[in-house]
Amino acid sequence: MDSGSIENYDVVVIGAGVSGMYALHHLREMGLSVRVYDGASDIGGTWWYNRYPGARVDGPGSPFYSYTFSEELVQEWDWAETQSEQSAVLDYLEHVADRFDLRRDIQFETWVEDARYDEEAQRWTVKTSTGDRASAKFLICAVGALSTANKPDIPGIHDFAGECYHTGLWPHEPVSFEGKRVAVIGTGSSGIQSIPEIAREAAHVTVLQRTPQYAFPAKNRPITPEEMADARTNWDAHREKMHANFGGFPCDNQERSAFEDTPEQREALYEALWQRGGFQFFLNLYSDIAISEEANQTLADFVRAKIREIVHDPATAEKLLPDYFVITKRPILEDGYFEAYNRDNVSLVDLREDPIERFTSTSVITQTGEHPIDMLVLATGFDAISGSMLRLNPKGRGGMSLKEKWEDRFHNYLGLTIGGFPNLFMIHGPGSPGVFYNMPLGAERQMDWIGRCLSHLHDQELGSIEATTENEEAWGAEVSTLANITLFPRTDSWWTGANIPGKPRYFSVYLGGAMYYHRITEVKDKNFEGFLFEPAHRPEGAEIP
Ligand code: NA7
Repeated sequence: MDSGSIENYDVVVIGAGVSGMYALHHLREMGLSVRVYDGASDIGGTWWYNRYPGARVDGPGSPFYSYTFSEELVQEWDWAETQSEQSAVLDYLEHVADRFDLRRDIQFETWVEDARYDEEAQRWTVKTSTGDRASAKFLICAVGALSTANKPDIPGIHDFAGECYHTGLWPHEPVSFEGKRVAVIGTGSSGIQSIPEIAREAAHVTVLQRTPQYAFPAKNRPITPEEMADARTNWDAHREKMHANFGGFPCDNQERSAFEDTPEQREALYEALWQRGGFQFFLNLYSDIAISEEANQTLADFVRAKIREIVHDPATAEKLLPDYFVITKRPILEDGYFEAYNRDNVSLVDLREDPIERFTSTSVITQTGEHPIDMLVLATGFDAISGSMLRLNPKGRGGMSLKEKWEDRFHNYLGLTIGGFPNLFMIHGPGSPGVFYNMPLGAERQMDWIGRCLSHLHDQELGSIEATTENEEAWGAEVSTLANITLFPRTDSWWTGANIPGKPRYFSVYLGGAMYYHRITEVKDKNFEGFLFEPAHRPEGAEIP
């Protein structure tokens, strides 16, 4: 496209990760013209950026962390491990991009710098970092729930002259830790996956820990030919189960309270799950673990005892003991994390006792002393769920920016739409099950709803659809009511926005699991009842000025 000219599409999609890729495929199948923009050099989104050592799927994993829309795709793709490493997920996504010829409609290395709604034209106009301008009736934000890196603002951090990497923006060139003194800030999934890998090579690893974490054995292993065959042969049955399950995986929902068992039976269940490992641990737990303080305590005590058992030095073990409600931060799967502290080249700094004062060009200084380092790894996570929408900061009716709209709360309806931002849709945004749900499946199901909505507008010759304030208030109340049944809002986490200074602190994920899809289907089946519609200002197909 020539700089200065404007290209017209039916839909602009922002983001070419798991969600944006499916959005493109689905919209094309509907016969719509689509342009996708992504800042990265290729497809994959979060899986393109997160290349740190040890990065792998830490959800329920393969073969069900994948698209379900194409039976052929399911039949032809072989997964090697239960928790695929990052490169294997990217291989799969590249295969999808090739198979469905997605790249021809994606413009890479292009950031959308401005997205603005034109009320008269009932269209969105976007301007990009490459100087392109595009206009589209619909804007789909597939910007990722974990894609805006959180870089901590610590005094002197920019003076540090050694190598410095954020796990979510890891270089494509190999990084060598050989002979280096490495400091790692952060003990979320990324820190806990990477620390044992780094420790294998580095001269020394200093872990700077703010919050000790519960972490569970990953027990990654090869997928057996029988398991792959079962996934393929019984795909329809698995898919049906996935649709019914709380998290979108082919598992049964748990309905038994922790107190229906004796302490011995509970211990036996936890031990069996611990030995088996994987995300199955959480999918097979008691139904009240995240609801009842007492039930939660039983599991928390079990994990704390395991940490004490694994870590040889009692003082280090003590610093590693978490004290929040277990699983109220994103559950973490580990492979050799606690064992890493038994190595001579790994040391732990508890930042709650010994906070960071500043960085110098060659060291990190904490309250009790100086730690000379050659490399700093920031495993400090993301401005999650809402952060990438706010970074995009679209401007809706009257030029209102999303930052203004979301100053106090991430107002939205159905986790898909925002009042004052007509014809804009989010995938995996706040108010949706997003990060609590199988992400590829969630993207497909949300996108299918959006597709039906676009067809409805076309069939009814409507110009725009928009959520009302009442819709948003009622939805926000539903999100909070569901969250407040649980212990989740009581813990500081990226789910509650507490990891980002100044961010509204509340639990913005819809915790109803599969019920969410019933709710949005209900609205769709009633012809999108409750939304505000405008007639088209111009007949469909009329020339766009
Ligand atoms: P997380 O889970 O947000 O973890 C980030 C870690 O960094 C966590 O331990 C934070 O401590 C720590 N952190 C963040 N800021 C600071 C500062 N300023 N000082 C010290 N420590 C800090 O991100 P991940 O990348 O590990 O995982 C994100 C998701 O990606 C993961 O859940 C999977 O779904 C995949 P805190 O706990 O906030 O005290």
